[in-house]
Amino acid sequence: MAKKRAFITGITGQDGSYLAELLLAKGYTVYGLIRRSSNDPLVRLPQRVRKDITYLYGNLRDSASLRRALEVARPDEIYNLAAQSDVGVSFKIPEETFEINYHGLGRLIHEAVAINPKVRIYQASTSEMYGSTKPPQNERSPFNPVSPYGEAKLRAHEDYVVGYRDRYGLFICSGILFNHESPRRGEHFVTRKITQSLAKIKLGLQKQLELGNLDAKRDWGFAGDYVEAMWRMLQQKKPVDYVISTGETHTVREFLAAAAKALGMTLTFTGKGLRETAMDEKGRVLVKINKNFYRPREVHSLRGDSRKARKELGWDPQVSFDELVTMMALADFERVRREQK
Ligand code: G4F
Repeated sequence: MAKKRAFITGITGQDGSYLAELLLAKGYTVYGLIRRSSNDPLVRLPQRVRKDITYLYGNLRDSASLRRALEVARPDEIYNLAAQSDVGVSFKIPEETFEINYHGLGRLIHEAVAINPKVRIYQASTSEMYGSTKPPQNERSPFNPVSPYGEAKLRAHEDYVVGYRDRYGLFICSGILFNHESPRRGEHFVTRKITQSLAKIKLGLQKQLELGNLDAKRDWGFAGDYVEAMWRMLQQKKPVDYVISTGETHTVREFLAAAAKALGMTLTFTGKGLRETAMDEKGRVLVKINKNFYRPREVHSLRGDSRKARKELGWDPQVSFDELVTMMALADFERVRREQK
């Protein structure tokens, strides 16, 4: 049988790197869309898989570039992971966020279907679409986004995923993924910001860490588990949308305390709101609040109900919250120590 061909947008990000590894291990030929960049765009991809991927230049703003890339890749499966994925930043660049996260999907679908109407498309949708809806959130919960990022992703989901599937019978589905993290997570997301900063503090390379809202609650899983769910969705008989989550929720403060513990530090929290601080055993203030890291509007609480995915896809998250935090904290500690030498 001919090898299956997959085309991944966002291959240079956390999820793209884990998905590329998974698909290569399953025998796929993998194509990745990359943007020209003066920095090395492949840093997140492990060395051992970099040479097995075919990179094609293009981006979601440029239909002609997508057409050219898709004509080379001729994919059976497309995973649209490229996005302006920073929720906080989306308040500052709402048009750009819509351009990539909404119109980008439209361009990709039009070009892909013109080449192969039977292509299977996975869209990276998000729990941010639930916004102010109270947890637990599942496939039947109402969407109430509170950020330009959440709005753009919701419109992409409703217009292009649900809309085109119903109207044109395309094989397209959304994974409504709750937060998923790993040592490959971008450094501006709160989990990686915490583990990297604590590693530096522990090694005497940084004095303090400044954060925003410590009360926000997130359902954090391991990205390596979540890409398995993406693949399973495209192997189904019919395109169906699924919530992918652990079902457990923790505050940012809990993540911070757990990461410190993994590095052998105990944090004591005092004060409230903007005056809250976290001190170490010696009374040194390691964490302060900076109001600039608060968002104009916040998603206060996310906890996904992924029973449908567990039942129909046979998917189960393998990595617990404590294992995830420890994995990230130790990976950053080792990396910072290596780079210091
Ligand atoms: O790590 P975050 O930036 O992730 P957020 O906003 O939940 O979004 C991530 O998950 C979504 C899935 O639900 C994805 F769709 C999205 O692309 C992205 O991957 O922030 C998590 C929480 C927020 O409540 C934020 O206000 O942490 C809070 N926070 C507190 N201090 C901070 C900080 N977030 C960041 N980035 N930096 C801080 O200093």
